[in-house]
Amino acid sequence: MSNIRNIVVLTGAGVSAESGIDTFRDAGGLWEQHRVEDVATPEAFARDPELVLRFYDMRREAIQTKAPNAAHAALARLDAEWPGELLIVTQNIDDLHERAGAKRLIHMHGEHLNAWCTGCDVRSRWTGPLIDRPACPACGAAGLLRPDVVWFGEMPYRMEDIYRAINRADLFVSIGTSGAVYPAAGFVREARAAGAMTLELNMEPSQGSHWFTEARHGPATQLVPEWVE
Ligand code: BV8
Repeated sequence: MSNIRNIVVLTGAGVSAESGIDTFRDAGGLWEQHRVEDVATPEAFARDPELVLRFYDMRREAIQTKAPNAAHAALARLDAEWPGELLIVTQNIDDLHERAGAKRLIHMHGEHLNAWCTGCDVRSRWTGPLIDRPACPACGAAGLLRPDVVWFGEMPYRMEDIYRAINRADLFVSIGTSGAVYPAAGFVREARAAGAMTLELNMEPSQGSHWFTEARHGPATQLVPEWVE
């Protein structure tokens, strides 16, 4: 990576698969016979808050029993050692990148360990269930907390920072994502337009594979450490 100075890495559910966290596709995009797109939406939350809160309570509890894998560790090492600019943009709401030590990290779809009060708008760290409609730690109002997660139809977080980094990138690497969800799925095109080299590391060709100058297929715990070394 001689003439590479600035790197942007995009990760998806596939980077956490070998930690035992189901990807959306592996679960066939289903949870208890519901399509994720039908549960991860503000409309679903308005229509059936208990269903949506249970969906996230179940995932929040499950994620806390998992550990980062060799792919998260390799990315954290890259973050610690890379002298140029580096940004890891994750679509995942798990905290495995942080627990592996990553620092230069953006959760564009939010975080499972944050609760967002629809009353006072404050986000608080939250590791327990939300189904019992607890009180907001900031304003004390009960029953107003939702998962701090970006649902379909909602604007992902920190898009300006992400596009700024992509426009400065010499290399864009996409890891463990099917390229099915926008705007993340469009980042590779932004990167190419900015003149960056583009590399896909995924178990199988993603929906955007043809946009990548290079693609390697296999498990992230093998491909990512190999690439980082
Ligand atoms: C927005 C948080 C606008 C919640 C998530 C029609 C065309 C284009 C776009 C749209 C459209 N209709 C609607 C849209 C917009 C929509 C969208 O893209 N829909 C899709 C379904 C077409 N997008 C949105 O709504 C976004 N917002 O557009 O806002 C806007 C503008 C102005 C103002 C307001 C709003 C918001 C999208 C965010 C939704 N939230 N997550 C939660 O997690 O519960 S998305 C969720 O699904 C994930 O975060 C992730 O992003 C996505 C799943 O993708 P992946 O991470 O890629 O996971 P997947 O299982 O699909 O793939 C895993 C891959 O890993 C596979 O390829 C597999 O082969 C690989 N793999 C598996 N194991 C391994 C592996 N690889 C390596 N090693 C392994 N071991």
